[in-house]
Amino acid sequence: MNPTDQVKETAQKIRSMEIRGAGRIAIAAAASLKEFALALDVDSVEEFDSEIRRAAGILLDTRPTAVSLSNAIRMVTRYEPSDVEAARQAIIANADSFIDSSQKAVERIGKIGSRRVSDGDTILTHCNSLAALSVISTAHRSGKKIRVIATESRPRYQGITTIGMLEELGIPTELIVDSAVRSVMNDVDLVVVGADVITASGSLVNKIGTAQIALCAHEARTSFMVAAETYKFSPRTILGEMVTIEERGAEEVLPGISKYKCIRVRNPAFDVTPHSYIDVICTEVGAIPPEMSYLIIKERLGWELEEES
Ligand code: RUB
Repeated sequence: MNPTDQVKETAQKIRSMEIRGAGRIAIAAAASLKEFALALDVDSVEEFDSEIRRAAGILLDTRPTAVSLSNAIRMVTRYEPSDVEAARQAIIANADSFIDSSQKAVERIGKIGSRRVSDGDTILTHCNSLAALSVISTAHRSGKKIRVIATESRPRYQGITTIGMLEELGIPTELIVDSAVRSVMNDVDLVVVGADVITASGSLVNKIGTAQIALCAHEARTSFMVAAETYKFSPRTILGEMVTIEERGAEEVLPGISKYKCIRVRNPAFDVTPHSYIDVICTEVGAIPPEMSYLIIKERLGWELEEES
């Protein structure tokens, strides 16, 4: 396959959500850039560099919210362009290292987060997050008897993917409609969700509905944990940028919308949970209060580089 077609195919899978979830799209983008670099047949390093930037642009243009995508691309495309072969090898090594460390991060988050789970706990989760599921599955594997309540997560029903995974793990699970969260919150000991973005102030951008769940948990005094790799933190928010919330098509919410004349459907895919509703963020470098997000960005992501772009 032509190298650009391969990148466009990956981009299309991310856009259509065949590949979805902040971690999975970051890994897919890193793998796609590696394939692209391997296949690139160019004469000069300048040409190589501009082709890599073009491919990165195609991948970045898919889903506007997830900072994992831009952080992954930035990590993979960080190299000193001396000659084509050296640049190619650097991209391959960066992509392999990103994918490996991202998989190890999910395991480590599971270990760290599961220490906050007690035997007999009922855990509520939303959408489908591999980081959140790592906390749940690690607690289960360590012998703690837990029960999960999973939301459907309309309109794309990622909750169905979640219950499929929990079924495979043999964890007793109840599926609820999103609007039943308050009705069950008094039975919940801990909410565990993933993250698309964590801002410099420690606020969380995650699947639409997360903020309502956090509000409910806060009101019911139920602990609220975020499970997130450090590459889900957003350097650009330190520079004052706001996170773009992706608005998806109306048909996802209301098939046949075109027959309505006066009705408009709003379909924001993510919402913002204030840091004051978050008890802990479990990352691969530790369980931190949301207020420490600035330090994670500064120390792990080299945020000053962002100023250049
Ligand atoms: C997925 C979503 C997930 C985060 C974290 O949204 O909001 O909670 O991406 O997932 P979508 P993970 O289905 O629209 O991509 O922990 O797997 O990275």
